[in-house]
Amino acid sequence: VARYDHLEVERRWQQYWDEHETFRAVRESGSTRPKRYVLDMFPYPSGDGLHVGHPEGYTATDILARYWRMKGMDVLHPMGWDAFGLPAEQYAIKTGTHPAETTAKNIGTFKRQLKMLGFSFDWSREVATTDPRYVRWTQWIFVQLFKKGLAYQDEVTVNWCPELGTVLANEEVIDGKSEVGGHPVERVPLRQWMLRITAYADRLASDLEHVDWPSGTLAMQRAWIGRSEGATISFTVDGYSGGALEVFTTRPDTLMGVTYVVLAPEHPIADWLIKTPGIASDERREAAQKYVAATINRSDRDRLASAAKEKTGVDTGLLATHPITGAKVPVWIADYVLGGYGTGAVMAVPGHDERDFAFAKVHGLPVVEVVSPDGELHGALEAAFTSDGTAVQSGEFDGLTTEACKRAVIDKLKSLGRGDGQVSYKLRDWVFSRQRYWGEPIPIYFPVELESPDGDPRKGAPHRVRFDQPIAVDEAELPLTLPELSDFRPGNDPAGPLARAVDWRFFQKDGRWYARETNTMPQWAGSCWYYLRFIDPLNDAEIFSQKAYDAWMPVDLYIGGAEHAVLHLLYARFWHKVLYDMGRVKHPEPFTKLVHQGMILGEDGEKMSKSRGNVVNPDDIVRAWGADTLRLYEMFMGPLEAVKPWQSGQIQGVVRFRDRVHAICTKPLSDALPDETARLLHRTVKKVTHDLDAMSFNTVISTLMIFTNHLAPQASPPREAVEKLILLVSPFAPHIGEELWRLSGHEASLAYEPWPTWDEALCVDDVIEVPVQVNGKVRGRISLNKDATEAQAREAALENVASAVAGKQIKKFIYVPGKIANIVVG
Ligand code: ANZ
Repeated sequence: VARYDHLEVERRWQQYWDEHETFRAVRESGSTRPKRYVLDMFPYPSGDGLHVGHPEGYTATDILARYWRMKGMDVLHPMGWDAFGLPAEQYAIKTGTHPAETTAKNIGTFKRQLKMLGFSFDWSREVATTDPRYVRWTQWIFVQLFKKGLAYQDEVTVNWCPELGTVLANEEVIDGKSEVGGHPVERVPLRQWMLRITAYADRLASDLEHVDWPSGTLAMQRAWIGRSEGATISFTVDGYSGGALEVFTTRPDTLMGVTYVVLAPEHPIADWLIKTPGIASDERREAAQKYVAATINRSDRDRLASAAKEKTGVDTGLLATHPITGAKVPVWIADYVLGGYGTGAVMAVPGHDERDFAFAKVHGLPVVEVVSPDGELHGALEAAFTSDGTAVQSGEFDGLTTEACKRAVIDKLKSLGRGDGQVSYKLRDWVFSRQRYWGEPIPIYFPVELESPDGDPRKGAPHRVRFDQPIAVDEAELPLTLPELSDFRPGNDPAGPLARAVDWRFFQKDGRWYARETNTMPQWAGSCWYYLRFIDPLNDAEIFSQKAYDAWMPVDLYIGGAEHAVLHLLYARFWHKVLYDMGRVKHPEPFTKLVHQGMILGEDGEKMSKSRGNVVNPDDIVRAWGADTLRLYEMFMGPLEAVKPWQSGQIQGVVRFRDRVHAICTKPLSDALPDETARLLHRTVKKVTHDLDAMSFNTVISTLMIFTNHLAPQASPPREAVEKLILLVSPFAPHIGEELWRLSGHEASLAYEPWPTWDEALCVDDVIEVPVQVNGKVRGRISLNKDATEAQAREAALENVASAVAGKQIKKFIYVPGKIANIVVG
């Protein structure tokens, strides 16, 4: 038998698919065929090329795309490049190579590798987020956000990384260092473009009910949005005329147990106290100032982490008045209260909040019990009681349950004009500016005021940019492309490298000078909406047509890494909802079903990384064993969503399976289909189909292995069994599938061959399991042919429970066929 030459066969079929555009997605208008939009998280084309984690998810979607085509569905299965980003820019800084050049080269490598793996993408729909034809519509969406007041500028304390020359999102900063590169990060105020994602907080949380996503991801999204129901309550601060001191609480029912209030270090009243002599003693004022200076620059993450241990704070000496009792309580400043959440101030109830309890113990503040589990008083509390209960020591509210008390307190506060019910979110608006080169320019410009009317700002004439008067670039003028630069360094100008491209930045219109925004968009921008461009990638008249939308959306299945569980998915959902409100999209959610592939670890069970030297390169595997083998192996490793180590030793098993399939299908075939083979064939088709529907890929392969073991010894296996085997294997191993299909006498590709069906009657099990009872107690189980005689059942049953009946007299044996075997002994 000729050795199976995977290199030659795989190359030939890849060429065939390319030439015949086998996988071009078409959908006739008004088609009643079911459709499937199968989406992968598109890769960032890094300089390292593909790693074995990419083919895992991509093989899973490819198997389903191929399976669904064979089931007669219209399938959209696209691929593209998330190509803006920091690494290309940093490489440019190091080597002077333009990021566009690096990006094009890396895309070339990735594309070669993906083609080498035989994925059935519709390459005619390929998009790159860096392509001006794509950037145009990313910028168009930004202009829509700007026009709706959802993009605005703000001075915000940001994480400024001088080394990277950019502002980083909170989640890109770990322990005061940049996640990429580990450079120091400072907190400084900077003018930034912000996206008002908080306007969508409620819908982003509640619409999660309508999607089929992993429960862990839903929980992470909900936690990130952080919806809390509670109340804002107004205290007054003696001597402060700047307004009430508002606190946000989720437990208004504990209002009668407040023993102090706490300001975050960045609270305006703290600032007022420090800056206004004579309010507090100099000593207190100095202590407050020192404390604020020491804590204000720490990130929320650091503060929360240390607040758990340290419980630091200062007593301001100020007194606040309780809105219901009129009692005076001390005002503290402490960094366990965050400036950016709720109102930046809390009413402290040490009896019923753990952080307040711990703080009160350290600083000697009183603890009062106002919620009781049983309605009784318990003297000095040893810990905060945080569960629901009955109000005690709460005056007019005594005896109310927690729920009722929350409502009663809010009603009372409302009637006094001192508070109201309130929903709070942890979600913050999205800092959307980056001070870097390799991103989409933000399509905004500002009027420039010159000191002398004929000065030229490009030549450094003194001028002022009116950042308070932003103007959107006319939609007809999009895309606004990046200027050519040769020096990509950020410098220490937070305005970013584009500020140095003065000929690009300044321009004249109707005799007036204007300055372009020099910030660019974050890498998240392009991936917020790429799934919408895939449905109509070449449209230059609009972002996508409604016809294309109706044909393909929403995405039926989205597969990608769990590392995108929060941000990418949240940002994309946000933009989708904005487009929804504009009437551009018709579904409130873009991704119906979401699955995360589990990470593939190195042979050593550790995360693959260059520094550990445990990285497996897909190129090597494909060269040695073929793309079909890599695909089969990655699907055979275990359930798709499980984390699993690479095991080179197991590749041989998969190679043997592939070679066995090849050997079976290249033998002389017979036209007869013996009964036994027919039964196994139908059962195999049924199980493979069910397992594919359940995305249980590893069990499909085991099922096919059992089937090939049955066929392998046959000198001339039945044609029907062989042809169906080829079709069943083909989504996993498409090259050998096509090759064997041709060798077994068919002409065209099998990509649209109907998926095999099964006859239910042939799938009924002929072996049944029956419990064996001895004197009414189940003592064992036996397997019987479903047509077994009573004598056969008796023999099997007695052997099965031999020890239970040993030395006893068999008085009676009853067999209820298919149900039970009953032995009565004396
Ligand atoms: C009084 C109280 C009594 C509270 C009680 C809890 C239990 P979530 O669920 O996270 O929304 N809080 C409010 N603003 C804060 C801030 N800026 N920094 C730190 N803590 C803050 O929690 C809301 C609760 O966290 C609020 O309810 C408040 O403490 C605190 F028995 O108010 B509570």
